[in-house]
Amino acid sequence: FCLLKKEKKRKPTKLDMEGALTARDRVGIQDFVLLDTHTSETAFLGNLKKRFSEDLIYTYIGTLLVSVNPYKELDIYSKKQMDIYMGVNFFELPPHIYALADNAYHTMMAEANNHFILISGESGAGKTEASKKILQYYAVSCPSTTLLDSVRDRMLVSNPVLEAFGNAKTLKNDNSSRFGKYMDIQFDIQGDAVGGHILSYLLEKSRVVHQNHGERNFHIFYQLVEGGEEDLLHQLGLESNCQHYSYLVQDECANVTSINDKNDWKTVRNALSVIDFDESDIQHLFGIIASVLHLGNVQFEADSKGYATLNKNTELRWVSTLLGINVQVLQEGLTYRKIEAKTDEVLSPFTVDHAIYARNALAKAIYGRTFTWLVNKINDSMENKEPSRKTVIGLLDIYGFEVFYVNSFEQFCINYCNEKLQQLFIQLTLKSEQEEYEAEGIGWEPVQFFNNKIICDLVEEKHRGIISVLDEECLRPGEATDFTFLEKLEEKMGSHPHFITHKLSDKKIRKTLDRGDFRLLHYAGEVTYGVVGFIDKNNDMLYRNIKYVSLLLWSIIHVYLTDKLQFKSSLLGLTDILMSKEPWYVRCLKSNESKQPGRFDDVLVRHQVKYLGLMEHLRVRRAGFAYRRRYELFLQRYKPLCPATWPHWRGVAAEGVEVLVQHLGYLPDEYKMGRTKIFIRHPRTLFATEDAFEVCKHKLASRIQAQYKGY
Ligand code: AD9
Ligand code: MG
Repeated sequence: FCLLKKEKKRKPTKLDMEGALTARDRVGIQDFVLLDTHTSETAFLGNLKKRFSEDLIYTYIGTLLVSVNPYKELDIYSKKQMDIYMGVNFFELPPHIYALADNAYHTMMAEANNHFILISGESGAGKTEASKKILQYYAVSCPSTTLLDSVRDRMLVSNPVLEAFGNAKTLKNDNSSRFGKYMDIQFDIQGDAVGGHILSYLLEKSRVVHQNHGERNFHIFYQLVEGGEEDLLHQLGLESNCQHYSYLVQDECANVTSINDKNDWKTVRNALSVIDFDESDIQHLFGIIASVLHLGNVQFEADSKGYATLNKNTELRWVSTLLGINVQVLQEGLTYRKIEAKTDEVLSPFTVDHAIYARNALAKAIYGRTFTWLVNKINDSMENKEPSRKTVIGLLDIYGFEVFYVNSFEQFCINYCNEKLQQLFIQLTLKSEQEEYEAEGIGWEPVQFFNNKIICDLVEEKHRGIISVLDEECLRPGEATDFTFLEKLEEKMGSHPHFITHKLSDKKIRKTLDRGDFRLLHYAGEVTYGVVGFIDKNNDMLYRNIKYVSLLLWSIIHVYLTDKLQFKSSLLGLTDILMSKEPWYVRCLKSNESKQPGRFDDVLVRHQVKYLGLMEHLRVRRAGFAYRRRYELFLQRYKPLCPATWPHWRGVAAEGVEVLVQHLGYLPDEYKMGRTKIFIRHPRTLFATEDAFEVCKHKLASRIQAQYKGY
């Protein structure tokens, strides 16, 4: 039993089968912490690549799960697979998203506390797919009663509905999330999934009226037009042809090979009935979606004085019918601004440009509020009706970091959001690690991270950050322009190491910037933002008259006068929610830019490994102690390895562990005894122990099997 002193021939163990020792060359190592010869980036990437080539897309760094997008269907998400992972110890099976989901669930049950799973990675890396797999795991695998089945069905079908209304094809991803989603899955005391609640964050409404080259509007529009039944389309005054709608053909990419709008329409229709939409809700909902399409086709012409007029109002009549607003009121709202003088109201006519702006603002507002209403309806249908004690697992899936050729306010918000999540990750990983060593009375040397707080501050600092400067400019209507905003930024940010503009840069960099650009050095890379549109989009304010029209729109929707600043405050709220829960991490990596199955682009993956801080995370894990286990668990598992602890240790668990590891020949530097846990420095020590245990388990199979059920 002197494990560490002699090499021995032994039977392959479960761990060996997937990466531990003998099969290591073929499938790599399943936990980076065990990559014990090198901790270089090259070795890290080599291991990822090796596994990827064997379709092993998951690898651990301790309890963090790294996932590499395979861009192909893998046969690893069946019910059978779910059963295999149910209740099994984390490290005993190949890494899987189910293992992480299961571990979070069992920890939640054992400790009766709340958890959250933070899924991050850039656009197209696989976050939304990961979050769906986790939700499926809980919905399918947790204990069940028929009563609860309907709640689970609703949770599951909420996905296709929200994706139809909130996802779109972008250049990065054919099914890109254009809103942030945080979902709580609620469990009762028995561990049944009893309810769910979704918070949605800042939908990218500008997409309704404008899409960049090679992108599409939200899926639902194409689904309705392509898949909608003849009767329905007739009632809504729609033609079954995307080419007919100016909001859908701006970029002539209505057809995408990976998307089947007709089939998706059926899925969404069925899903809506599962979440309690009756026929009248459905009519209402699609009436509104259709009204947006009609609105997009409303055209203006200039009269002799250059003011906007409508010469043909068939489309406007449809909008009026579908929304139940007087056509006259609507027409006035789109072509005049109402100015309130002291006692009077004066109507001032719009130019064509202003009228188009007003029309688009209305379309965005209608869509945005419909989305909010939809999320509320989904929440009602998933509500836990039993007011029993419950714990939750939160799932966070937001839009990922993105860099396009042209980047605007939308990318600025999305990338800031990712910046905040990275900050949260840094705080929590460092914090929890340090706190654990402290709580257990174990000394440790902190590992240096690149801390992106400096970039978060640059964006959000009160009175000085980019958002504050933007808000101040928005308070000077008529005077402020996107360019005065840029000038203010240049004044305030001047020498900030993460902020560059044309004016502020040297000759070489200046060539790469336009005068209307500013560049931020984000944690994930450089992004150049075109400043045009920032003021408008931040204001997102409807012209006064339009606001009045939209107030009439639909009484069940709560109308916000403006969404200004909602983003920052909602994000801060989210951080608070997450800080109060136990974190688990899934870090998604994009394998290649061209969405090709099985292609592993070394440069692209290396870049992500770098900015996600995976090497630093690994170093933190390794600099301290690779593994830690509560004394009771450690003893329970390994007690057959020592005559003094087998079959029972009748004393304090910590003392039993001390006797056990002495017997196994652990060197003094190899382990530390904390207050409640044993900390083991090197993975090989645990491995050797694990190997011995496997051998022993075979020998004592019949006697001990009963005891190890569930391990
Ligand atoms: V974005 O920030 O919302 O633009 P995500 O959410 O990170 O992005 P998503 O989950 O939508 O990316 O994945 C993109 C595509 O990659 C999917 O549509 C799948 O085609 C593909 N994918 C991702 N993960 C897997 C997987 N585990 N197995 C197979 C996958 N295909
Ligand atoms: Mg997504």
